[in-house]
Amino acid sequence: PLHCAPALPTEVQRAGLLNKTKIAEGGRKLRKSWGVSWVVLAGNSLIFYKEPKGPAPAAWCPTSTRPESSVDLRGAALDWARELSSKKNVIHLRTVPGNEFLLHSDQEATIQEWALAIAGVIQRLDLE
Ligand code: I3P
Repeated sequence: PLHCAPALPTEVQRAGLLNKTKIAEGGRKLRKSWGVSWVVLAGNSLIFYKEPKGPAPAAWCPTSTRPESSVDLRGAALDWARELSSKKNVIHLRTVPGNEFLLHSDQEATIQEWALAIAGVIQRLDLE
């Protein structure tokens, strides 16, 4: 497994650039604002960092040690966003506190890999 010390305490399962927008906070709908984030799946969390400046990082490490935000995947739900976006390849993540995110990639395979990885973590936590 790849480690990203000292930036991340837990093993990084997956990391990469995705288009992201938060669409609800605490159950209240937000106005969509798509932007690029460096997204890291590590431990029980999905962690969002600012888009790295310059060339894409070679390692699975964020350029900044400070996440913009982080999502606890325990009890979360993931599905395809179909009616929630005009874009293709969008997944919809809902967390227990009622924060909702859309994640998008131009590459269908990329978003499928993310969907499988995130769903795997959610399922593992459901079984605990
Ligand atoms: C939004 C913007 C988003 C779009 C959203 C629009 O307009 O075009 O890209 O989401 O659609 O409202 P604005 O920039 O004026 O806020 P998608 O690209 O995901 O479709 P929506 O209102 O149907 O969610």
